[in-house]
Amino acid sequence: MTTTEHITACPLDCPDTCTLSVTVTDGAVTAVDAAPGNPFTAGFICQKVKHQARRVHAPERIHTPMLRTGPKGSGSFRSISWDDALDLVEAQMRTAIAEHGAESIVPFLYNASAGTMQGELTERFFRRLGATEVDVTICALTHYLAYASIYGDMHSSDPFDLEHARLIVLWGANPNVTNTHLGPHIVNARRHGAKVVVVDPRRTAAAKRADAHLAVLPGTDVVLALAVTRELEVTGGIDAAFVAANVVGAEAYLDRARPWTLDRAAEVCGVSAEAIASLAHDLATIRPATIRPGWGLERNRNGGSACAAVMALPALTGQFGVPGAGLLVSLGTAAPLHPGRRPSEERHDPAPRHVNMNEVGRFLVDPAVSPPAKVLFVQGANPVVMNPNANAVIAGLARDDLFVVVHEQVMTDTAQWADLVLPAATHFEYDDLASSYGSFTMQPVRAVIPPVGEAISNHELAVRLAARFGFDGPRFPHDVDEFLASVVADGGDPAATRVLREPGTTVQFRDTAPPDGRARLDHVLAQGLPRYDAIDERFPLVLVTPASPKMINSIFGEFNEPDPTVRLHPDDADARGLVDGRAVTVRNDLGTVAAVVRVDPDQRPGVAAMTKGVWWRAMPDGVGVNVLVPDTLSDLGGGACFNDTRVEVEAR
Ligand SMILES: Nc1nc2c(c(=O)[nH]1)N[C@H]1C(S)=C(S)[C@@H](COP(=O)(O)OP(=O)(O)OC[C@H]3O[C@@H](n4cnc5c(=O)[nH]c(N)nc54)[C@H](O)[C@@H]3O)O[C@H]1N2
Ligand SMILES: Nc1nc2c(c(=O)[nH]1)N[C@H]1C(S)=C(S)[C@@H](COP(=O)(O)OP(=O)(O)OC[C@H]3O[C@@H](n4cnc5c(=O)[nH]c(N)nc54)[C@H](O)[C@@H]3O)O[C@H]1N2
Ligand SMILES: [Mo]
Repeated sequence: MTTTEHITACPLDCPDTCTLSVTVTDGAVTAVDAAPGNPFTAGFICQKVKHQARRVHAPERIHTPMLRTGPKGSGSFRSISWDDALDLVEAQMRTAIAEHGAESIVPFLYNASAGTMQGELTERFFRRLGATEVDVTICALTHYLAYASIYGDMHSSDPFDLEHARLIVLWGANPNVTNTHLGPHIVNARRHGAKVVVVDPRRTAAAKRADAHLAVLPGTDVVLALAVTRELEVTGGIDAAFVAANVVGAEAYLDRARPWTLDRAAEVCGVSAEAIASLAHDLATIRPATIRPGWGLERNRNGGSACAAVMALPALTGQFGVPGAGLLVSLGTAAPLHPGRRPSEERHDPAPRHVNMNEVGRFLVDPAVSPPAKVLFVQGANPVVMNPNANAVIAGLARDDLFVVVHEQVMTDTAQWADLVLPAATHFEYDDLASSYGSFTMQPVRAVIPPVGEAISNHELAVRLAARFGFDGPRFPHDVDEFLASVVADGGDPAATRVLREPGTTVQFRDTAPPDGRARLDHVLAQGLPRYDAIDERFPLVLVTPASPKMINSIFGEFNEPDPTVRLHPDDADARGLVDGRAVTVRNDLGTVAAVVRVDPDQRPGVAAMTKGVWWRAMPDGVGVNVLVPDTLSDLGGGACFNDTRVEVEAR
């Protein structure tokens, strides 16, 4: 028996990006734990990745290319060779191009849980081909665009500065589950006397410990933030000197807030006028204050308005310029390798059509779409479980005239619908880089075991596909070093591999500032924001779908205990005659899902919750929650509206 220890990094879609110590015994991953050296993640890692060997060496793992043998969606496949599989993919693509043009090829690529190079190379291939571009709108775009419209490419504040904060506002963020290494920084700040306020429809673990909890109705944060803004103005809480020197458009912006009196806002948001006034008072008087806007508040029709109105608060109160002040947002764009920071060389002329990722189901089933989609290539994504309007996604995947390729690690609910499944490597099986969106770090990812079965990485697959279409050269690199060279050629930072964290790197308006030194509230107004679209009442309950501590999106759902429950406040359960454990249907005009009631006083009245990412096969009737999620779009960037779902819950 040989045992070796390896240091690598976790690229899964989580802000922390832990440095890992991996034990390998006879070629298999046998233990995963925290490695020292990373100041943000040393000490502990999550339970999920600790047990990641259960995915790497899982019964659900796909070992070879698999060709469909039964009807679509039946999950019947037979093994075929890689040569045959790639011959088939190439032939399908060539036929599609010849008959309908390259836009009839639709790559559905997300890859947020893969390394940087894994995420980028398949995109290069499909861009070079001139395929349809599926815009990545499913997560964080609305939030990002709100921030960027006010602060440009100014960096987030540094989580290490949180200990200096005397007020921390967690607004639509649940770091105990989604960003666990931020927790100790919050605890540390509290030890130094910080007050913590949580704005979340649910009484989360952080809300239970907080000094104040505003259980806002989902989708009404813009009203809450504007009422806080108005109250700040009325009580003299606006920092006039800071605003005069650093904020553009404040007067016109304040005018948007003036109609939102405490009483009006209290009624819309479902929180007390006193709680709103108190939050305004805290923001005006407690310094320094850090606001952590999560992603919960972006996922509805008013999401862009909500994010912008929350993010404007530190500018209006002058809460910038010292450690512990400002906004803690995604650090993803801080990484010098971030593709968003450089143009892509693979620009196609003419520019191909774009499809919003949230609307892919609708796009696939719409007979008017021209050219029609003929080849769908899914990689690093599980749209049956994770996309809005999942019934439309399935109807699209079920089309007889659409060839569906899914490159996956395990037999997901999406892979079941494929014509051809290609086996994908995990991050223990490839070399790459991982940049964090929760700390200023970038790290190498290392292959610690050989690929399981015949799995190959996205990188390897992209290079093989590219070669078949005659694309090669520096844009299709053979290793990480060549990839970095191509990134530099693309305008990336040559120092890309260096670890970014240096003491005192980032405090807004001191070490970094917006491009012209000003917070641009005029840019928010120019986009017609902030505004509040009232919420229709056809179905009485709002259904939110927060992240689970057991999965990363749907990853690990194949072995971690599923949660087929719908959580209801006791009043909502009583009103429907439902007791804990009762089998129910959750339904709206889009679909029906069978679930089990969990009566939970941590829910607020009027708001139900189900877990995001639960596998369909774990649900009582084999149907997942996203059939209920509308494919309507947010007011900024066309973002997803997961938390805008309206439902009724009934006994079965
Ligand atoms: N363990 C784990 N960690 C994860 C993930 C995971 O699946 N599991 N996913 C990763 C990904 S992809 C992302 S994007 C992040 C997400 O990170 P977070 O944004 O922290 O997580 P969410 O659970 O999406 O939403 C946060 C909170 O928003 C609340 N919320 C819902 N609607 C509203 C609203 O309208 N207003 C307000 N104020 N709050 C609302 C929810 O109740 C929830 O508690 O987490 C990442 N980390
Ligand atoms: N109801 C509801 N739905 C939501 C949300 C919500 O709040 N509510 N949140 C949304 C959010 S925040 C996000 S980010 C999206 C996430 O949506 P997805 O990214 O579609 O969800 P994941 O479950 O992370 O699926 C990623 C898949 O990629 C595979 N994978 C991982 N690494 C690799 C790799 O290197 N190569 C290949 N080929 N495959 C790989 C994994 O096995 C996994 O099946 O979902 C959204 N869906
Ligand atoms: Mo996400």
